[in-house]
Amino acid sequence: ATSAKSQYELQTLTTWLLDLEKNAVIDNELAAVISSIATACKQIGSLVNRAGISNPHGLAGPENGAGRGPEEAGRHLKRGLRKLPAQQWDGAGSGAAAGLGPGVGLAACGRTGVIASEEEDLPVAVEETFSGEYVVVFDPLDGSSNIDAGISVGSIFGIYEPSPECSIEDMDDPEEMMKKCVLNVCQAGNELLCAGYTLYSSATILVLTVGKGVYGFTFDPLIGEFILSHPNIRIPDKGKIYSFNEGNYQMWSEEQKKYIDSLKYPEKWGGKPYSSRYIGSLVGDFHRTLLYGGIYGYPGDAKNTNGKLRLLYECAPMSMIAEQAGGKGSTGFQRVLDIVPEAVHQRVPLFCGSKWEVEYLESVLQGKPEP
Ligand code: P6P
Repeated sequence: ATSAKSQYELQTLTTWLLDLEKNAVIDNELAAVISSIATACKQIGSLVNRAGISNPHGLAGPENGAGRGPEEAGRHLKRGLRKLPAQQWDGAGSGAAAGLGPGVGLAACGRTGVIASEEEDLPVAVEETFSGEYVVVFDPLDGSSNIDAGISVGSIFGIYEPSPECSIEDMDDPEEMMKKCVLNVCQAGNELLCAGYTLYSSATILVLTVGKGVYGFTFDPLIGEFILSHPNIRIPDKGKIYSFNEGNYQMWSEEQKKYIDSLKYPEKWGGKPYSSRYIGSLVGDFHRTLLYGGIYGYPGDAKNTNGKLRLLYECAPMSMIAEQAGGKGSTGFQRVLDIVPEAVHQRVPLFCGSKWEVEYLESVLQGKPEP
């Protein structure tokens, strides 16, 4: 979707978005929302990298007495970062405590109308002065329990147009307004205009799609820009890695157990046993699956029939990315992007990654003949 660039021209997220606007793939309003998300992720990445430093620079402030230990500073940071996206950003409150300045939050870009965050019970309508068109769903710090151990964490986001019949313009009844906000965010993943994640790991990597393929940008702190590092990512049709929390094995269905066992003992197709990789952080596990192939799964089980992951801001954005890269995103019984959420924090089982592994899983779970 981007015009040919000379080999010497640095392609950044900014120039990539400008290209998309020039080619009328996206409009400048959507580009502004994506840029504001990228800015928030730059700040989150910078603070995550310093989470383990006791009384980290930038955490000093009214809410953070001096001398906090690394663990407490990390917890405080997580609280501050998780509240980030839904704030009317005036640089106060938990965001300031997390060392973030004014103008970082999504509200500040002036194009966002409603924000649904993993950390907010209900969607937040951006106040009139800042309010714009778009609906943003956001998991600001997925896998945050890993921060204290220095293991990769990530942010996941999706952007929708508001539902046609759900304008919140000139609404004054808070009850009515909230109902419309919920309707605005509860849209099927098929309606996503943009889906993406940012991985905070050995590098800060932003991966996103606007429906024309998947592109990855690596943050260069020297120039403060996301540089195009992974143009047009394609997931291998078949991989060699599965990524499940096998600690839940005994709670899985018999079919689910049969599937994992068949990857471990693949005599029947004369293959080699798969490798197991699982860091307990969806963005890290998904990013490795996207680049190397294979399957990531969080099944439903005897304790949680719908599994643990949230449809709106984990499963749907990751499924759009998987499909745009030539893979699949499934609950085992249906395509994730077809599901219309009934509640903001609804959970669904998620299996995503290479086509072969996901289709094989669907056939086993549905008791159909194997592909
Ligand atoms: P478990 C993190 O809490 C998360 O939401 C995902 O990032 C991750 O894939 C999953 O839960 C890990 O859950 O039950 O395996 O620890």
